[in-house]
Amino acid sequence: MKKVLSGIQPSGQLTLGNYIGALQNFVKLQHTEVCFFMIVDLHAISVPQDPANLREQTEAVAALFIAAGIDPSKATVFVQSHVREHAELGWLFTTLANMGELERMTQFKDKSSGKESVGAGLFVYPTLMAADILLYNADLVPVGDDQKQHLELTRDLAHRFNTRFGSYFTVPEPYIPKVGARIMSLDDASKKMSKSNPNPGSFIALLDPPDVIRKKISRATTDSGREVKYDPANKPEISNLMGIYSHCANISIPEIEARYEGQGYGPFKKDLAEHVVSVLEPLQNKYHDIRNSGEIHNILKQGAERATAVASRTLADAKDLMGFLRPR
Ligand code: AQP
Repeated sequence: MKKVLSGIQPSGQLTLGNYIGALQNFVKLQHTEVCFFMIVDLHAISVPQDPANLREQTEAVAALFIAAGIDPSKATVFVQSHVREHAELGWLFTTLANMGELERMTQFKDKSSGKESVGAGLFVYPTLMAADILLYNADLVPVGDDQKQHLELTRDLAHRFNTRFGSYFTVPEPYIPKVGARIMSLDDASKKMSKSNPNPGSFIALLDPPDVIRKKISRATTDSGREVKYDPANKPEISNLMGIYSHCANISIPEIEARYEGQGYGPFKKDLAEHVVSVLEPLQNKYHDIRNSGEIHNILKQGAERATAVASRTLADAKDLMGFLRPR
């Protein structure tokens, strides 16, 4: 069994991109591997968050994990800030990273571009992510294509630590699905679908009511043609919608092309909306049951205890290797 770790930021309402790119894989992996899934609130504050929203979104994301099918008796589900070791190992890795390699991170460049003032937390985000992964000596990290570069840096930092202080950390591998690795924005297929996009029409939130989903899909940008053909280079918008269709209806791209041959975008979009609704409606019902039961707090408490047991051992070992004096 491999050790798997991944997380999602409570920085807004989770989107269909988070579901296809992350949650669906979490659910699959929990059956065969030892999994740790967390709500990364310490990462979320790398850009300003409203305190009341942060608290609400953290609980909402945890409930969505469970509603999406993560079973807390199989996987350890916890909130990052409930396990103090993340922040501490994060600092240790910040001291091992170089400015140049952090400056090269495309997420940092994207999120800081055009801003007058950029938080230092956004800059050192990848070193905290390295700590998250290495605390559990994860072998596999399920992430969307967008996080591949951060994972490369985690691998470099693990190597660097091992070379400098003695071989200790497992060098993790990314686990990236082929189709759906990156779901793009509904209003601009050159950008990934993001929960913090200020335009709600650019994403489908997992908790969007069915009519909102239908409206967003019918308004999704497409090219001026009418052929439902998978061609990401020349028809990025329709190809993105086809990727979503393929995931939600569980059929292949060639099957979609055959089904809509000669029919134009209208019928395709209409059916797509129904497939998305039929995936999200049961998830939403479960979500409301979980929120109403208050059970999520117990799940998170037990998860934090299990995660702390592993993380505290790793942190103590790493500090020993780095030469910190042990308290007596
Ligand atoms: N559009 C996407 N397609 C596929 N996978 C995606 N992920 C995010 N967006 C897409 C995957 O979801 C996981 C959680 O990501 P995150 O919340 O830690 O941060 P993110 O990648 O920055 O996601 P967002 O939605 O874009 O959040 P904001 O707007 O707050 O930055 C990751 O595994 C990611 O790959």
